[in-house]
Amino acid sequence: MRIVCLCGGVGGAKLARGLYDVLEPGELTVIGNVGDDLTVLGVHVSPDLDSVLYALAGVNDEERGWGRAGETWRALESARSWGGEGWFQLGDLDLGVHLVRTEALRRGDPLSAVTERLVRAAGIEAHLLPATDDPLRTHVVTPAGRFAFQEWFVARGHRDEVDDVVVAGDEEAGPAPGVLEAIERADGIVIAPSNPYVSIDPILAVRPIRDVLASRRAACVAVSPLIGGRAVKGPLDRMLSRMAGGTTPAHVAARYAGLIDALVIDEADAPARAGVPLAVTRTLMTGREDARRLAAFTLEVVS
Ligand code: FO1
Repeated sequence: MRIVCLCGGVGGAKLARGLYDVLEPGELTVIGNVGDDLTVLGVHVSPDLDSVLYALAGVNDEERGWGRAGETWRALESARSWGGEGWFQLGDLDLGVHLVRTEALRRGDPLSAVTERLVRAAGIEAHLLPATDDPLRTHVVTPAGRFAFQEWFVARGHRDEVDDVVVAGDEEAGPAPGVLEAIERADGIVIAPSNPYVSIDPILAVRPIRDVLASRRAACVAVSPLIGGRAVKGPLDRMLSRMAGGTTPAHVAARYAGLIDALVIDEADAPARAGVPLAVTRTLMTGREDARRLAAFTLEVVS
């Protein structure tokens, strides 16, 4: 069973891990968001790809939600002490990945090629594809101005309300090798419980990806990132309220109009109507067992 999962960072990576656990080796392809990539201290960081990479490798920090378990911060402390940027926390273990990736990109390798090598180096038997190899970057428009994603999310603690999300470079961006083929050949497509505005939309902003998804052969199911109308983590509930007028399953489903055949929602959000069939379960993933259970449930819905 070939499953494609469109995925952002923390929440999405948890479901990706669940899917990896319940599928056979080689059956899962994750298409990851690169809109929140950044260069900091001279290294290229792909936070969402790394959240998936670490979750599939089983080395992620489950409590913090991003980065590596057992992390130390000595390089960052040193950089700070020498006057370097310290607002974006790069751990020592994490830095190893950024160094390898940055060197490869400087040599001219595409992001997809180096990501594939990282996945193989970790012994992961799944595919992880960036949506695009091109420079696609998410910006948020707020009452305080327009900010690059990480400047708003991390440096400003996502405290500014969001009026609009702009994906810079979307018109020029093409899909990374293998992305369209994976969607075309999939037996099921899952949109992870990630933020639709800043995690999934930047994937769909690559026009051929949206087009191939719109004309899909296989079923596509999204898992709602909301529980009781609230985001498990992060600013999504505030964003949806302000930009879409509410936080019900209908508001989530509307973000994926024409692209999904069903929406998985939490018990706390049922009963509801959303214009697509709803499948109700417990969606909170506090550990690997929850993730496996939600993945198995989602696969039932998608097949
Ligand atoms: N999130 C934070 O809130 N603060 C950080 O300093 C931070 C550093 C960081 C470093 C590497 C990485 O892979 C992720 C990191 N994140 C941090 C999380 C990241 O901002 C988010 O996971 C995504 O960009 C949103 O999906």
